[in-house]
Amino acid sequence: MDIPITEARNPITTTIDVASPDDIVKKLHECDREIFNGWNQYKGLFHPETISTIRQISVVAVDILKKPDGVIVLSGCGTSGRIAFLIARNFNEVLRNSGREECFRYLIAGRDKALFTSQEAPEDDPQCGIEMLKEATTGRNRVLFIGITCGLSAPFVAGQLCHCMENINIYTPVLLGFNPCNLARNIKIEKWDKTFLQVVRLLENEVAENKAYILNPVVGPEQITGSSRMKSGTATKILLETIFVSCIKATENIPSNIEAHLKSYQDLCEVVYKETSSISKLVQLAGDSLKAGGSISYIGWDSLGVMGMIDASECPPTYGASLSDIRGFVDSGYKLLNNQEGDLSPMGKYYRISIEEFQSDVLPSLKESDLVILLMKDESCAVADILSNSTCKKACICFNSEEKIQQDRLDCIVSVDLYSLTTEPLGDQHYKSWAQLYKELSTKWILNAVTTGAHILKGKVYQNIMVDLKVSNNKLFFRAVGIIQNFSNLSKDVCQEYLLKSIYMTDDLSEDLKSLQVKDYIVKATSMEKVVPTALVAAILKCKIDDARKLLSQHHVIRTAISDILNNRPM
Ligand code: S6P
Repeated sequence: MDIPITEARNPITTTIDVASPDDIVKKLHECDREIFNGWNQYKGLFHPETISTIRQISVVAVDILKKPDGVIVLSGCGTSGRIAFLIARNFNEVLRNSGREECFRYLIAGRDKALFTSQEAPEDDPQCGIEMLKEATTGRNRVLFIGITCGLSAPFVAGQLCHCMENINIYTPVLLGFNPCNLARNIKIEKWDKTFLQVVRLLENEVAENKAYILNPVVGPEQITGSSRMKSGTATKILLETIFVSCIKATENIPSNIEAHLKSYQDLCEVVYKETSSISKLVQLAGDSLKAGGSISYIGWDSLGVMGMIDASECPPTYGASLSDIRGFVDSGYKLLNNQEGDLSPMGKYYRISIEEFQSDVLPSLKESDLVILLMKDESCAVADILSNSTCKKACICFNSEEKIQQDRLDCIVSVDLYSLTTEPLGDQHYKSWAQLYKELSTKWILNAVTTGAHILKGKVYQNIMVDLKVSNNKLFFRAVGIIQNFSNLSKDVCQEYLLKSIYMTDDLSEDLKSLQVKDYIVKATSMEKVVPTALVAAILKCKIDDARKLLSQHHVIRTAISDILNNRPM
């Protein structure tokens, strides 16, 4: 079976685990360039077909905005749902600022708490996706639905696409992702009668009649295998913004050039990575903190704070980080977020997200091993003052303003010079909003580099694979099987057995255990530690699960454990 591109290994990063911070950032950059330059023979971002699909979706969006009962729903799981939230929030603000009705809605599997903490399980539930879509669109007669699933895989989105097709007179469904259609997931969805691939095939019939769209340029494999928060998340943001900037302009009779708009993001990528040396300094600081058991806090203003929260929320599922390792705080808290469920702070300490809460909950206990990164809207943000009495490390990411920031108080400044960006003329009334989109993406690239780099330095990654992943949903279960297969060269069935042995901590799998459903394995595995490394070591050495666990416990760092074991295995 062909591996989906979003799950494939990127040859650029196979040695990223042993690279210096500077080389880590350079490799990330090289991979990010593939978003624009394309990958192998596949249709990329600038392909005429991609541009034409963007244009057509934008035309539908214009039509929806003109209808009194029209609504645009953006939906996804994990990072895809968080980007959906961000875009809906930003474009509602644009509409509000020009006195128009807000008509963007977002849906995220696991609802609003999934904006800050990973909720991987609801991703597998198509029925839940349908219920949430119905809820968001009751009473509406025209809906543009954009289902985002980078891997063309999430059952939550599959259910919603089916619901749209069953009510095609109301909904125009769009599938947004980054695999060619034939590589959509073809694994049985539990409690459902279709695979994702079958849903795609049905959707293709609607596409042929211009009743649906599939927007799926290929952007190449992720830097860390399967980590679609990185390139795919970036490409999602770029594509949605391109669609809706063009749509808003059309409603104001301003011409737009889709290709030029896409090109401006390509230029931005170079402008951001021009700062490779300061970004790698920040990666080093972040790695030092994590290695010393310290934490990283992002404090941000405006939507840059949201970017910080999104990046932080992805670290537990991606790197098995604890919820306190990396946290995001934002000026004005939930007021700024404008999320559907409002203030979630009563749900517990990890939902306390304002700067005031940072000051009361976190600041007093910060030590030298902790790092605080300020995501500055402009130089007037006076947090350096808040931090002045703390011994923690301090850094900031800012735009066009390095000279105005008091350098002596900070250990690292990453300043992105947006003036050097030659963009499509954006001189309309929304200029500030559009400029903010570039700042958000710059922040995303830098923070993704910080957390990816820091976890690499902490030894969480082996080659370019995060081996110690949490087996917390169907996609991750099969990714884990693939990882064991990759290093052991055993058959898929045998690898799955090793995984189950590790989950149930036994060497003898009973027939009863073998006949359970994947969802049952996930329930058991989600709260467990080192499930995949244990299965991997047992599979490589063909040893007992208990022995594999003991061997792993002798090592502190997953990367060295796996590389030692692989290097010393009997031939
Ligand atoms: C990936 C991230 C995940 C995904 C989620 C949805 O780095 O940790 O939360 O965003 O699994 O994936 P997809 O392929 O449906 O967009």
